[in-house]
Amino acid sequence: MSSKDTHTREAFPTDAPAVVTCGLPYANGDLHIGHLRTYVGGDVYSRALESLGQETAFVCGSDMHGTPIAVQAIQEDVDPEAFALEWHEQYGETFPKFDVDFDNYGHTHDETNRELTYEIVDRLESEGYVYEKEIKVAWDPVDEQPLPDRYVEGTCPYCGAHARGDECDEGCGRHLEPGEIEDPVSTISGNPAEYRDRAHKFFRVSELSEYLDGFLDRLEGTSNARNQPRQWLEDGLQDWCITRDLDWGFDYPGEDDLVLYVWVDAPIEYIASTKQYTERVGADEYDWEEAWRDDGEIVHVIGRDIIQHHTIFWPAMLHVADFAEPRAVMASGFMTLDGQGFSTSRDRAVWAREYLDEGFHPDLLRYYLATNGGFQQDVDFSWEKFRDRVNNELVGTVGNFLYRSLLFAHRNFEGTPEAEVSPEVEARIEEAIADFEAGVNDYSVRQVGTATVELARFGNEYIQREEPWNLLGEDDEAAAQVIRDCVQIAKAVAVLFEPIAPGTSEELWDQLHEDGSVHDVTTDAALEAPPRDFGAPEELYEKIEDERVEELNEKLESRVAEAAADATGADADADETESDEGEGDAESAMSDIEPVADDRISFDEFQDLDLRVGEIVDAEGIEGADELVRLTVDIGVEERQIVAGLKQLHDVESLPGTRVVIVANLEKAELFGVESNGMVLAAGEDADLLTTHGDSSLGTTIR
Ligand code: B3M
Ligand code: ZN
Repeated sequence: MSSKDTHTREAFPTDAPAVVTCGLPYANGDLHIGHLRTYVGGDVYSRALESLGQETAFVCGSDMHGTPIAVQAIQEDVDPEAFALEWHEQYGETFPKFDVDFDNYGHTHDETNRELTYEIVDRLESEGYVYEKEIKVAWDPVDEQPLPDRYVEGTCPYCGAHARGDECDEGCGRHLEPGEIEDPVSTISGNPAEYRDRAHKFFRVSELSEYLDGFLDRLEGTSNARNQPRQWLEDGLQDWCITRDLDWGFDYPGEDDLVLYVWVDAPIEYIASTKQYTERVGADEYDWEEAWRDDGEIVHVIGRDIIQHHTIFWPAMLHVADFAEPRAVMASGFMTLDGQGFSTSRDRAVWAREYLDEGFHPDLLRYYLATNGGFQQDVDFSWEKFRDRVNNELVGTVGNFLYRSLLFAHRNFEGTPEAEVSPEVEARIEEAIADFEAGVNDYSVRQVGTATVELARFGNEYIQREEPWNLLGEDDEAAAQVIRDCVQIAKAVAVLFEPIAPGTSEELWDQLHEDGSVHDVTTDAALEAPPRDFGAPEELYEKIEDERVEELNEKLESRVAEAAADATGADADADETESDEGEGDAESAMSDIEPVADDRISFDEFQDLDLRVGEIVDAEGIEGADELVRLTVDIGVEERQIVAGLKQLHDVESLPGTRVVIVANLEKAELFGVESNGMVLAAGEDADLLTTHGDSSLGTTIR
């Protein structure tokens, strides 16, 4: 998806300072790799801007306020501030481990944000954009307590889906105003709620429709971030309630019993965090006021569930308070894990810390998250897919090219041969730089990554075509030319891959005996001559073995099963509210249904599958494996031994006699030392077995 046709501003790099922000994570729970998608995306994007020579601040912070924090603190019986600060500290440690390198990582409950928030709210007031109105507020009549936002759940008045508090996250995705949710129930006590009249403050967003219409015309980024708000604008904007009956948050000025709605002070942290960065490095180095008060290049990287806040409410506030308007919003799709939503409460996630503890290099995940799909597409993670992308692209293409060519250079030329880069290779590197730059200007982090992988692919083809090993001794000059070209390509890979893979690019930079850090150079360095001498290269990427993938899948499965066992009899309400994840999390909106694949296959490809009717004739658990069962399946022409993950989901003894559908021509595999010769088809997490409903005989082909 190109957004070229929608460019309204001068292409990057420009002379104005840029700010890249990532949606603020609610400080209320562990981060998993689904959360990391937007943070990695933002980090790649800000590094890529810097590689183009754009002055850039990359900022974020923890979201400390609102009911997502308050509700959870109540459930854990702790003070919300202490609770949120603890998570905040953990996030501050976790992001750098993935080389998500914010120039400043603040939080919404600090002084800088408080001051800026009051400045902006005062401005909304003094410009006449705030009024007071009586509204219906959900109330728990038994506990005598107001139920703002996530203290209440019920039915969305727009689409009828189950909705929590201020958002319809399982249905139409709309922001819900207080009083809108139907059939309200308290998420704390479970009591049916009633609506009571309370006076609240409203921001006249409806009066800004015309401004927002123009703003959306100018807005760059992913197309979803323009199209959705267009629709809302056409439906007519409502004013926005900016206060809540809550103890936790910033008090509304002059009102003791109201706090500001979390979505007012949260985005203001983008400004506060930039300001703190300036306070640290000095305005000569980076001037937050130039960026936010004049005309900076503001790019927001978010999950698609918070588009409305970033394209309607936020620009409306900025406009009235006389700040710069965002240049672009990049809204990512959701992430699923093995085709289903991540679930914190069900422990169905690959946790950020767990990934690192498994010993995987952060660059591998960064590459996967940044390039596995377009930014606005939903992306599925599985250990199998992860293995394939790492083995095929990072090991097979990039790593292989680098290692073979640099080893050859080291052994035969002790480094870079004396020669000029050939016109062909120079042109190919220029093309990669142009692709990279176009990726940045099209807000495509994927293209930023593929530009380099394609260059490495060319490098492999080039060395294969020129066969320098056959030239040595025959035509040394020609061999030197080829290798000189390859070393230049390797250097270009280091430079252009830095945004995606900062750690391994730096290692490559060192291998080439380059001075300084690859983080500090611009794309021009890709064509500058490498140092003359360098040592023996080391392989940058390591292959992931199949056994590893099986192990990781087993771990995940048994953890999910354990969590399910633990949850039996546990408080289901508590479980529900725990899923306040934010940031592109798939858990809510994507809860059970995997997105339909974009890529179509041909009928011929489908025909390659040999699907057969079979009958389970024998089933027994495999010792040592929590999930696995050894099945004997009769498919008419023969009996097949198939290993399937059914142990905890089915009564193994009752499986014989079940008619099933199997993939008969799947490659054989070995699971826990047992050969599996085919696959039994089953639906979903419960492994609902596919069967037939007539009396087709065993072995019948399925088309
Ligand atoms: N804290 C998390 C979310 O709803 C929320 C983002 C704030 S961004 C200013 O995704
Ligand atoms: Zn809805």
